[in-house]
Amino acid sequence: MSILNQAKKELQLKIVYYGPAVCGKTTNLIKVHENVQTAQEKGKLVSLATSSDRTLFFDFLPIEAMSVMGYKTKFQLYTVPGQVIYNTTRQLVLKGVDGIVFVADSQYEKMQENVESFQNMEDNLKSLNLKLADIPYVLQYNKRDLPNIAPKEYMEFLLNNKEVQVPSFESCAHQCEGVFETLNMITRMLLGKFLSGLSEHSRKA
Ligand SMILES: Nc1nc2c(ncn2[C@@H]2O[C@H](COP(=O)(O)OP(=O)(O)O)[C@@H](O)[C@H]2O)c(=O)[nH]1
Ligand SMILES: [Mg+2]
Repeated sequence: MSILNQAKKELQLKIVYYGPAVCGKTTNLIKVHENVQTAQEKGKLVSLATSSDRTLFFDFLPIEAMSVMGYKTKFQLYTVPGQVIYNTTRQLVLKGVDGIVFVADSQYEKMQENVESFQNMEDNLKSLNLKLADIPYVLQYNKRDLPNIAPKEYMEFLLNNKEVQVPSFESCAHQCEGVFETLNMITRMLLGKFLSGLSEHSRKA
């Protein structure tokens, strides 16, 4: 649910990084936070993590992007906790989502977890009366630096097999490779959707 403040000419969009435990969701936000240029572009990265380096609730990073047609756009990046038991938290974080980055772990032995997490995401969206097909999303195949990884084609077959294929990116998030390619794509898709909504609105008016 994008928040459009007409008075302030401000648009707020919520992007959720979803995926199984330890696939690299938090690392994506850390790298974005480290590499966004100026202080006013980036807010504070809030991480609610346990001592074992696992996200307990979520990570949150607000970033301010450029103005589009006079609207100042703000993106709110969230991650979910990947561990299976935290499903209620995942549902809460998904509330009001505008766009999703599904981060998959490229290691062969993680394929089942990837597929289960993707299914879990679709189920949780349904429980919020949302359909994945209506939400802009991209896929990120992370940890491409590791030796025991599945070919991209196989991951596409497992995760990018809907009627409409979505953009997908290979990444090494801890080296910041692929992190901004992924983020730029989802933000472009969201802004595109917003702008086409605006022009539809003005046609009707
Ligand atoms: N080898 C490798 N390790 C990564 C990569 N991205 C993240 N990691 C590591 O994977 C672990 C889990 O990452 P984290 O971002 O906490 O996963 P999350 O549970 O999805 O939030 C950390 O030790 C990261 O440094 C990557 O591309 N390659
Ligand atoms: Mg995390």
